[in-house]
Amino acid sequence: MKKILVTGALGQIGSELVMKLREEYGSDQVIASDIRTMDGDVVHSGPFEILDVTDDQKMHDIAKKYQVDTIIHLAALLSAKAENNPQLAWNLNMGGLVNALEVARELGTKFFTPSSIGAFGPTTPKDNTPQDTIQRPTTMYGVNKVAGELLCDYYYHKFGVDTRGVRFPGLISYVTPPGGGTTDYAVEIYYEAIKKKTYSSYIAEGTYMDMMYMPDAIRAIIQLMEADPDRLTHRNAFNVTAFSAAPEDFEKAIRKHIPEFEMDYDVDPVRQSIAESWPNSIDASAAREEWGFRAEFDLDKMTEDMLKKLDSKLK
Ligand code: AKB
Repeated sequence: MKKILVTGALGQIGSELVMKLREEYGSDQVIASDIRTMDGDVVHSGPFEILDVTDDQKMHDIAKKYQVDTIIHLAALLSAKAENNPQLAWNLNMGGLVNALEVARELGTKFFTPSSIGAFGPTTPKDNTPQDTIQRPTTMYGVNKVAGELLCDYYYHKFGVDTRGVRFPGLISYVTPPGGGTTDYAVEIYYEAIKKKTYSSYIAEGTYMDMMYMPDAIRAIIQLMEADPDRLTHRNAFNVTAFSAAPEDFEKAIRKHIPEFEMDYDVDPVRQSIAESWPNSIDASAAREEWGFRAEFDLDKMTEDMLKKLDSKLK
């Protein structure tokens, strides 16, 4: 990767990824783009373009103007938002993806887009979910993610576009909050633990999902994009995880630092049913074997860092 275009750069992954890429590849080498600007946001520290990913011509023009060799396509609606507005989700998630893949094909760039544990469904094996398995999701987000994985593989086989992707679990970060996901509780809980010492979880006790701290997620993207293509049997998309946890596991981990922290439950039926259709834990051995990925943060290590960073941020 030498010159990289990132779409959805103001989102949860984008804002941290852009900064890391600029550190590693140089500020001018990373073109951040989003549908809006955000005054004072760190992504404005280098090249920035307004881009609605459903505008294929504009995406092409920007990629050409900067002569990018890599597109990292992040702009998308998350699971809960997509469920509330499935038509918009289809248009944005699929329309944006096919536009970005077309630009990659026309300009011969490398390509990354994230899939998700949402690409699995109720008939997928729930525990230690294999890399290659049944994918019949029951959410619009999941349908988008499976179709996206297939489309990226199609562009690789049919047109030789170097497409790569991972199935991200719930991502946890103290920098930019997620918006409209099912796993967002795992971020909110830390903010509320610091601000109010209480949290009401919209996900029920005993509901396990895979999770990952953002520094590991950013490392996964860069490591996969730099991986030797000859070692990749899979491409779209690799299971990656750091740990599997339920709300009460976060509660226990937070209590080690804030003993007075209390949690109760006010379950949201929409997000709960999405969570129940996803795996409890996934098998990430293909990522380990094909490009050497291993997460560095478990729940306790992440909790210590999150609370420390959030505490100074919220002061
Ligand atoms: C969501 O909850 O929608 C995302 C995801 C797991 O893809 N965080």
